[in-house]
Amino acid sequence: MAYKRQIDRLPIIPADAKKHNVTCHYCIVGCGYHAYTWPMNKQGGTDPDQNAFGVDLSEQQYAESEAWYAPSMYNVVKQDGKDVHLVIKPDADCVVNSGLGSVRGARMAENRRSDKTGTQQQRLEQPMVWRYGTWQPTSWDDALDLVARVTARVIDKENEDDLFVSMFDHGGSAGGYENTWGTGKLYFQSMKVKNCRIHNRPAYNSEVHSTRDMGIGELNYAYEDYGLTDTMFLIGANPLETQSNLFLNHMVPGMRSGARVIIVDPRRTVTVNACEVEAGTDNVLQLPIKSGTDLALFNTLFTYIADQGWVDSDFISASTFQGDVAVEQNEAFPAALGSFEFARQECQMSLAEGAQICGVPEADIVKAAEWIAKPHDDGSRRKCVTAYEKGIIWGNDNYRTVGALVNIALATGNIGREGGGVCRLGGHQEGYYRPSDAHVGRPAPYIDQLIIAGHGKVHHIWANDHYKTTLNASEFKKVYNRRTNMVKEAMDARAGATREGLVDAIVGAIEAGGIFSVNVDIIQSQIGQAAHVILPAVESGEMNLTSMNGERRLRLVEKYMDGPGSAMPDCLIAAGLAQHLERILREDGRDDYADQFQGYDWASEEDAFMDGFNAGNPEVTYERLRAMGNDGVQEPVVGYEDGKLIGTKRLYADGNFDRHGREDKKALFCAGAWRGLEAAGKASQRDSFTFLINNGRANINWQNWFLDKDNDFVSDRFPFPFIEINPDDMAELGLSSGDLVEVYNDVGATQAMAYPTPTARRKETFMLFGAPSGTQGNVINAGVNELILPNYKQTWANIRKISDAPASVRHLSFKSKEFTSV
Ligand SMILES: Nc1nc2c(c(=O)[nH]1)N[C@H]1C(S)=C(S)[C@@H](COP(=O)(O)OP(=O)(O)OC[C@H]3O[C@@H](n4cnc5c(=O)[nH]c(N)nc54)[C@H](O)[C@@H]3O)O[C@H]1N2
Ligand SMILES: Nc1nc2c(c(=O)[nH]1)N[C@H]1C(S)=C(S)[C@@H](COP(=O)(O)OP(=O)(O)OC[C@H]3O[C@@H](n4cnc5c(=O)[nH]c(N)nc54)[C@H](O)[C@@H]3O)O[C@H]1N2
Ligand code: SF4
Ligand SMILES: [Mo]
Repeated sequence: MAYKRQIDRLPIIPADAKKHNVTCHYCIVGCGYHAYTWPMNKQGGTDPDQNAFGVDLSEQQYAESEAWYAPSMYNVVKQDGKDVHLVIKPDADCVVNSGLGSVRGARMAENRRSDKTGTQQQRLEQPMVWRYGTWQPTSWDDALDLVARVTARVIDKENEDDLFVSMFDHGGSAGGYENTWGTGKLYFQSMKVKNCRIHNRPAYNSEVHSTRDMGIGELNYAYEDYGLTDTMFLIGANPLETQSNLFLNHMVPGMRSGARVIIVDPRRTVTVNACEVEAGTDNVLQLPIKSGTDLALFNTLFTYIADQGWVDSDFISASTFQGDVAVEQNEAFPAALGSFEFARQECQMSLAEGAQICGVPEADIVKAAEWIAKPHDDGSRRKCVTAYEKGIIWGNDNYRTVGALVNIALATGNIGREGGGVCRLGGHQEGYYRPSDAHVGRPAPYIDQLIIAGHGKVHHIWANDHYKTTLNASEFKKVYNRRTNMVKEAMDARAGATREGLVDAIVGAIEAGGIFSVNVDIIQSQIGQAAHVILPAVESGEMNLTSMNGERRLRLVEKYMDGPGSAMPDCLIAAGLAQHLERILREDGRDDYADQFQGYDWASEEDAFMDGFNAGNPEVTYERLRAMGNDGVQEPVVGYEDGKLIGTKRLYADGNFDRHGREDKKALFCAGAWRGLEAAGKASQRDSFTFLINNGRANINWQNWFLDKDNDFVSDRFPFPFIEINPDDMAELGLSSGDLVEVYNDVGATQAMAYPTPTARRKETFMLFGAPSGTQGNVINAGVNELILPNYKQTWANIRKISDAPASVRHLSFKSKEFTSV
């Protein structure tokens, strides 16, 4: 039988419960919630003055009542050292979600560590050091001293290239302005670390270089634009599952007031299905292109729209570059940038050619062009919101593809205007505030390949698990296990040694080819198995944390509970590390260098916020953000009046484009022609293996399952990652529902559970990414674009049966995930 929460009754929230502002820390949407806490020995009552809702709970509540919460929204946690009841429920007054939760956010409470209810016991409580052949708990001073001593041995003033760093660059779930600043100050100000990478890609770079180079920051609209538009153009995105309440609370109302939807995705997603239900099939157009052919589609649309004269000539002449080439193509620019006419010439593609490459009918491309750009009968311009995410960001030829899409929005004047925008839908929330990263260079170093080639002596990892989420993961794990084991063996051989003796042993192993690994996480992760020192962090809610959502809405999550054990905010861990480095460098007589590690005397995360974000944005303080509540303020903040922070609804409303830093503030077009599957090894993999292993996300799972794996509700639903396969392919492979399969190719192998999917095209599968029980990244090759953007989505492999459905799978439903209206 499927998992069921065995809860008989829940306490009523008393009228005097403490109420905290909370922004869900999972996805980019950043829905508003409130956390209520109150002492264990108290309960509210049914009388209106006895409960937090102020209503008579002895009466039957109406269907849409706010006066309830689900078992998943409840837990018992510690606050100031005492047990308290905790309820985290959606905020009906927040403009982002209007009271909606999601299958992820509405489980925030049950995913808290609790000693009373037993949830998330996997959370790390204290630092651990590899000692006596395993990890032993220890004190912060002991752990940080070891990290600082080993690190100090491999770095020197002006020479920090042997320190490799993997670090989050986002907000919400890990990160936030406090923590990106803490880590950023350490690695980019005290040091100038060049060999670093971000949590989701193997280099320190942008996901969307081209739109920025064209002058257009990627989060430029307001969510309300979905309600003001004629057409939503969604590319490589599955927002019902991945930005759920943006879809439900903004896109759906847009459809209900008449907007049409175009979706470019090789696979029929549940988003396509839901749009059809909401808008009617006549108003939804899916272009199921061949994997990786988006650039050809966009260039065809651009050509056709320009040929029809459906462009916004006034906007083009007033706000875009006039001339020919503004930026030449070279090593740092995978396409030339310049004027509309120049790009039009370079991107030229006929309907016939586009249709042939993308595998969709010409008539559908024409229809899409009409829905995007054909003026209304009265001659007025059509409004179109363009939104894209990982289907093209992690897709073929990232630079040119994103650039070609932005071309269409630029040509039709759909940026900085109501009902327009050309935006990333986003992943995590954003929370980036760091000193300049210019020293990293462009193209940035390909960190994974450097590690595989034996480079890097010390590796600091902040909130990511490459074992589950990087590309070429089989090779990465093989080499990383070997190199970290060399250090573990050296440490074991010197058990009982003095600190100096131990550090000598570690450095000896490093010089012989080993790597010393420090992992800052909230749980024991998979890459954490290879670590020598593990440092426990707290999450959002266990600290005060600021971040902004997909329409740049900045909020403060107020701390509502204690972190586990001695776990600390990442910014304070970074500060501790800086202080230990300063001390050790001074002991070594390296005073000059030690001086660079000053300025970390922060007592709280708020101090880190003031040192970083506030220094650049003096209007913004915790107190003012607290007063702005769950609606917060849209960045950039431009003032403070009458007790309110003043924000910016849309970027570029004045027609000036500045993301590229050009003084003329003119946007550039991208002149990137179609050039096939661009990343190394992709075309030959496609030609050598039978199945496309498209991959990505599912509604219920958050990222690499770091909390999900210890959550009964989720692990019961998907004990293994699913792989959606057409039933006819399953029959050929001798598979039944839930059977375990091996997915294998020239770079590695992994496993998944077969999910029959009649809408899947033959030989085109979709596998859930990032799972601990079957990592899709094992079969992705090392191919990246010129600027080291990974190409996760274009992967091909063969499939064979491993076994019949294992015991943990047999009770599962393999019904269609589509909704059918009744
Ligand atoms: N439920 C849930 N939500 C999440 C997350 C999560 O883990 N779980 N993670 C968050 C994060 S960090 C991110 S980055 C976002 C990602 O959000 P999305 O980008 O929406 O998610 P994905 O599933 O990675 O990919 C989206 C779609 O790209 C399609 N695709 C694959 N290949 C191609 C192609 O060649 N062309 C086109 N046009 N499309 C293609 C896939 O079929 C898939 O439906 O989600 C965020 N939201
Ligand atoms: N095949 C394939 N691979 C992909 C993708 C894909 O679509 N397909 N998508 C890519 C994308 S968009 C992303 S975002 C990445 C995700 O890749 P990762 O960033 O590796 O995955 P997450 O699950 O976000 O990792 C979060 C880690 O941080 C820890 N953590 C959580 N909160 C905190 C905190 O507050 N502090 C600290 N120190 N640690 C914390 C968690 O326990 C977990 O180990 O995967 C990428 N890889
Ligand atoms: S849609 Fe995103 S932000 Fe909103 S509740 Fe769900 S996971 Fe959280
Ligand atoms: Mo992401």
